[in-house]
Amino acid sequence: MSGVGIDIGNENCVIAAAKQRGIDVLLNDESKRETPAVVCFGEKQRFLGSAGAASATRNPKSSISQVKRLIGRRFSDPDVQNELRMLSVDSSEGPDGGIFIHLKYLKETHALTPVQIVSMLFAHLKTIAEKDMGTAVSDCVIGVPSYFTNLQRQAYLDAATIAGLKPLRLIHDCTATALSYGIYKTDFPEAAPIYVAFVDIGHCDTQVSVVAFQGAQMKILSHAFDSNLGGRDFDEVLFSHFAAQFKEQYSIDVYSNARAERRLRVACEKLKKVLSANPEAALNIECLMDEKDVKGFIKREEFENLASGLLERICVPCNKAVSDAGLTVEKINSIELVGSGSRIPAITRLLTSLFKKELSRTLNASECVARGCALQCAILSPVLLVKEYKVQDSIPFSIGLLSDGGPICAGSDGVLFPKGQPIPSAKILTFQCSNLLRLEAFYAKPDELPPWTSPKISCFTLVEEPVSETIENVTENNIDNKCESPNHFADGTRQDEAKGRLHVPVSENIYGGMTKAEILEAQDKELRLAHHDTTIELTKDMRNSLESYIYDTRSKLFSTYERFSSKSERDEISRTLKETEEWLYDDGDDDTVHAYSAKLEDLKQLVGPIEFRYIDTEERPQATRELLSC
Ligand code: ATP
Ligand code: K
Ligand code: MG
Repeated sequence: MSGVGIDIGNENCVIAAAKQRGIDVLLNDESKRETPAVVCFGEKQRFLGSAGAASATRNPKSSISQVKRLIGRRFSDPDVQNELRMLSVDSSEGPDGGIFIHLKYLKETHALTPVQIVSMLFAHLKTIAEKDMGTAVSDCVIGVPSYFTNLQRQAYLDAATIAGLKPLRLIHDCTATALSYGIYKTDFPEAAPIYVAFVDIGHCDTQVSVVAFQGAQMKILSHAFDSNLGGRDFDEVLFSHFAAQFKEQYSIDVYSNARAERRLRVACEKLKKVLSANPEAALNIECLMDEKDVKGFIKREEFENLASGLLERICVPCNKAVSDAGLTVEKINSIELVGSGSRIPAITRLLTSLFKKELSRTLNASECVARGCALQCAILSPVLLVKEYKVQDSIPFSIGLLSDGGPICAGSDGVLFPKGQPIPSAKILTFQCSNLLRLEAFYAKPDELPPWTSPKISCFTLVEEPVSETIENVTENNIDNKCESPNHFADGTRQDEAKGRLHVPVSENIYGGMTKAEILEAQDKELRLAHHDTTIELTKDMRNSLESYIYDTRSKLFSTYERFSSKSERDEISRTLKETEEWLYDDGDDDTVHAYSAKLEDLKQLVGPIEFRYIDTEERPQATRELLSC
């Protein structure tokens, strides 16, 4: 059983799988390669992905997108408050300071955490993969932004687990992109590294990494980001521009009307895309509000002027990634621009002048993360044979460690694992203590983190009497495969053969993480919701079958079946068809799958003998003739 690679975006999700011929991006129900990251609770059923996006306009209050912005974060963060305001859904603070999204469904209001909602997206992608591959899918590798904290990473793992997936590893988005770039290149010299900068501009964020490729290995030298700069900020520039213009021109204030605001935002995103391919674009919205139709027009140049502040901000993480890698732009051999947010022509111009080089677009901008994840999954899978390729990632944030006695550190700045160190890294620490040791891991340099991020990571408790404990890259063990730690004994203790010391089991408590019991409960809830969706789908299908059987039979009754039936048979069937049809559009409009299938069976019983006579005379001789002729 092979695994899949998953990229959950703020706007689009992509799922890819390693197959015999290479990596394939899997198609969704609408045969699309990208699936909108939208969950919508309709009146009777949940709509996920493309169906979610289609239903979102009708049910703005019960649809949610961009949940990736909320996962693993606190309700009280000003940033989170901003996001929630834009989403126009009801929300509240959870008991642990987390977020609850309130969505109406089946006459009840459900309070859901971002983890639960992201798990619905995972479950949806899992279904897409299972349909495509015709087998159960659970092993996966998932892409995460490099700026995600340990808690956010854990939240992704929990969400995937709730959806019934088995995440083998999380990998940084740019690392996945770099892998899907490097593994196919056979011409990297062994002698000296080739430096490539990967710039990924998505819907809400910008990530940059500088990677060194040498022979059959790649080393991530730096991760830089702006966690708050992406395609949607460019939409917002157009939105504010037209909101102001329409206020003056038509005296309407779209900010006062949620539906109008939403419609103008959607129109502005479309307008932005038109401007990527055309020097100018027009905006027309019928009946935007107060029964007024609005018209607008903008030139690409004007848009670029309005967005000049955003464009400048893109340079910041680019410069940082280059300097953190210990390089200068002249040393960068090529620049790969990915993420659909980067399709704005001004961005290419800007980066070309910043890097003093033409950009390359070797990779598929929207699929490279999922493809890289699928490759990583194939590398980890014992079933698939992938060429030998070494991936060396690096720690995105400096990490420190506290014991009861105060900070434990090598340097004066409280840093134990500095940013940029390889993953995994190990340090041997020796403690003098009695039978209990508590350690706290934290992000040692708050200014490296995105705004409003808590520096707390997790606490570790060591019981019994440790002589020494090797802390293996404490916070990044979610990225590093947990299953790989060697020499585990059944009782959880570990013998370090080289040194002959006894290591004790460590219990880890991530601040704000879910407990086992909470995960089980969420799994149960997801299963019930999914089961309900399946039942509704089956019911719809059965209702459709019944409806078409009625129409089909009625038309055949006085054509193909006429010769094979008596008048009284036809009368009875006609009457029953009419009765069933009336029932279907009245009392039976919203009935169960069993009710529809029972009605269908009744009809088939009546029509069966006629159909048999017809097939016997008309089709069998034909089939026999064909058989004899060959
Ligand atoms: P994130 O990486 O932030 O989680 P994502 O991976 O879903 O989000 P992408 O699919 O890479 O994001 O990019 C989506 C963004 O790209 C949207 O803002 C969209 O408007 C923008 N976009 C798509 N096509 C174009 C285009 N032709 N011109 C300009 N922008 C575009
Ligand atoms: K994406
Ligand atoms: Mg993305």
